[in-house]
Amino acid sequence: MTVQTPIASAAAEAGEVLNALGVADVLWTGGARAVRSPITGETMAHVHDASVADVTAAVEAAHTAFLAWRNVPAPRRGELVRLFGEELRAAKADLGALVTLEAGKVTSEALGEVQEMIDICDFAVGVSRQLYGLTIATERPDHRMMETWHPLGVVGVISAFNFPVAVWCWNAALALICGDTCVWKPSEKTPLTALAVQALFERAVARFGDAPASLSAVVIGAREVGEALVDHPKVPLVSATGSTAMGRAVGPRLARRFARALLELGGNNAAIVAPTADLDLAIRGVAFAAMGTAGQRCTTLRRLFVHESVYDAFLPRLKAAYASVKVGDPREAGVLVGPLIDQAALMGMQRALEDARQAGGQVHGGGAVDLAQGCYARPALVEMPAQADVVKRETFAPILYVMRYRDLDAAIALQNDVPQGLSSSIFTNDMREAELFISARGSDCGIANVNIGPSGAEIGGAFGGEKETGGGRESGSDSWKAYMRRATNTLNYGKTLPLAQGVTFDV
Ligand code: UN1
Repeated sequence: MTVQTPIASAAAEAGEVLNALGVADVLWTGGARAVRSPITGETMAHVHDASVADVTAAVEAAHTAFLAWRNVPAPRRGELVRLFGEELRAAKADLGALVTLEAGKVTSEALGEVQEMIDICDFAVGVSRQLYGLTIATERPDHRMMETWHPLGVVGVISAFNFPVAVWCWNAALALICGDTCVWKPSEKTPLTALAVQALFERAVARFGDAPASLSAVVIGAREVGEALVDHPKVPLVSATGSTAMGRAVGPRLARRFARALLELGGNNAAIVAPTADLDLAIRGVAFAAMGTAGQRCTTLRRLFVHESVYDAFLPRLKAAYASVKVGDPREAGVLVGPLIDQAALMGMQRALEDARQAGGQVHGGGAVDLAQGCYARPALVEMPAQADVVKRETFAPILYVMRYRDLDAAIALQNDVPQGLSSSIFTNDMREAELFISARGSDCGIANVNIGPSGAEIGGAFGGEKETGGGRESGSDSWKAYMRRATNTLNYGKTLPLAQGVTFDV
């Protein structure tokens, strides 16, 4: 069915933006893989899939680059990342526009994603002078014990469509300052933004001057391309973001060859609105966390537990917020909810809503919106009598399940009673509740917040979660350690050879 629509072409704009970002025509024309914009359903480009042989060649080249790059002093490696950050600053508007066209994010969130890249570059530049090891007291006289952090090798990065560039950058910025090199398999739904980032990176490399070739490469394709990267013996670490099913496939393959996995998988994030919550603040926090990015963040708020004493005051206001948000072309000012990534996502959403109805849920909103050939839906608010199976599963769409609670311990238990463990939050002005929530017997997630929603983390903290979320930590804090190997060194500056643990071995 063709619908008359005022939505402007995405394909024409994509061509302009790709040119402005310096992506060569041959990279996005003439290939077998069509790239569609979720905004209009139009085909914007035809990219070229890598073969298994291409992946092998990319890893070999990245390994050769690693052998040279590991000898470059870390602060000098940081200089390359600093230059890359400058390129990102200069290209922020264009790259943001491409994120919007390819992933469907509203303009402010697309720009935010590029800002997240800039932020991690700045962070990594600082860390390039702080790759510290400890000096440890030894039990032996005239000895010194210390640890040294060394570059690891080629890092494979597998990224998802929903943060098509920022999550790669969390990995790449740190990997590069750590002396590693990268081979990147972007989501097959968002290869154009990856090609654009690669073009910007190459600009930074050219300005840097004497960097080895092939510090970073992009390999486009589906499962076979990912598998070739995961199985290559010269890739000691794979950082993979995506579904739990993907992680279940990747994790054991890496374990089989004792390679490291950094997994950032599904989330099923909850928030608790407690009796003392500032309801104005909670409405805003919940609205952004649940409806932002059309519910397609791994940190999206999907489950809300509202205390029975405030439920009747809170719910009508939340419903009003849901009814008021504008769904549509993410390039348009005032639109807060853009399209879902594709038809399959829209169908998955409708299926989940049906399951919720079957389980006694009262669904508000959630219907498909007929706009061009894009995949638009109104965000759904679902009042659930209990945490049914559908609530425990992650549906990557804007569905918020709302439940009442009476007792905080029970609400925390329900919050934790899902397979995933990424992010969580509580809205409360009761200091005891806030502290309990972030304590050892509180939230079991990698991220636990107070008086903000579970999404939209800044890069300075370690990002990742427990249980089926995969256990990996990326981005800030000491996440850099995942990209290096640690050596413990014991040095004897004496003239005797005392053995540890008092062992004697006289020859
Ligand atoms: C993701 O959805 O994979 O905390 C990453 C956030 C963003 C990153 C999300 N900074 O919501």
